[in-house]
Amino acid sequence: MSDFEWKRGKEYREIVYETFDGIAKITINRPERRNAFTPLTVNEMYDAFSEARDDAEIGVIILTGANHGGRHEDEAFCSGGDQKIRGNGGYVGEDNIPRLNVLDLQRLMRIVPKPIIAMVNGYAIGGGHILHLLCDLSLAADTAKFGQTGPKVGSFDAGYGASYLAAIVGQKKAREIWYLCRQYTAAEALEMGMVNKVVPFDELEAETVAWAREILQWSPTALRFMKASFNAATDGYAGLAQLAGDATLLYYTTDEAKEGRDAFKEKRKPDFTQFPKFP
Ligand code: S0N
Repeated sequence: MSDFEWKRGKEYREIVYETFDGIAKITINRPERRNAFTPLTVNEMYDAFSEARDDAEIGVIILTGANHGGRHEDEAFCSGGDQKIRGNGGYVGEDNIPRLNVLDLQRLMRIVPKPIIAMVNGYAIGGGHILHLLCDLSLAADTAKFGQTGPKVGSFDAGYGASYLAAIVGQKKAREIWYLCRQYTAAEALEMGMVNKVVPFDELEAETVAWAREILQWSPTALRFMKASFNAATDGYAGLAQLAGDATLLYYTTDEAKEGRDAFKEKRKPDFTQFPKFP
């Protein structure tokens, strides 16, 4: 039960997409499997993030998991890839094609030019832990638990799961997390810098919406550039390309860029002398 008037958007099978007051909320909806993801869940999340990206009314995106309504300690944000449909070359969906399409989703979350907040309502484990890490901000319920299980269950995410985790918590802690496969409390995650704030379970959504509303007051272009800048170093050339692409977008809005376009269309030589050459 939510205190906010979320409006159902596009209908999906394994996620829920809702919007309210400039905020989009994407909820992984497989509580019977602790919100483990299948190729369909991932495809649907990809589609929902694209919806939120294209919607000019949306300024902040929240990612969370559906509660099943039992003990708070048993709720899950996401428990990673669904191990029950794991084939020999990835996760096997209804089309029988094994996929690791969560990697495409991870990239999309990095390039969506709007802040994404993980509302970590419970277990964030394995690939689910990486999803929260890739969100710009993470707010956690006091009952949430965090960890990687790869070496225990015969898998690993050596991409963002290793390098970006290490960028956040440091090399020693990242290695501890992967080598020992322990679970960490929300308080420990806060201490490691993996989450921004921990609140009582029942206050999580109100706190997350409050953070989203605070962000929504500010310049969307400034936020877009800050996100791209934070990602530039950790994403290498792809990160630089994103930041550069954002600069191009801004340039397109200037009279200087329009002069080049208009001159081409009017079959004349462009006159750039009118534009200042700032120091
Ligand atoms: C989340 C945990 C700790 C919760 O424990 P709890 O509360 O005791 O509940 P359970 O009784 O264990 O679970 C309740 C029901 O939910 C099912 N379930 C839970 N998690 C999963 C899951 N991930 N897949 C399928 N089913 C799941 C349980 O089986 C149970 O149902 P019943 O009773 O009907 O059997 C605990 O559940 C737990 O530890 N879960 C597993 C966590 C895990 O190991 N996740 C997978 C880690 N790996 C990945 O996520 C791979 C990520 C990935 O896709 C990837 C990305 C990049 C590069 C490579 C990969 C790659 O695949 O390798």
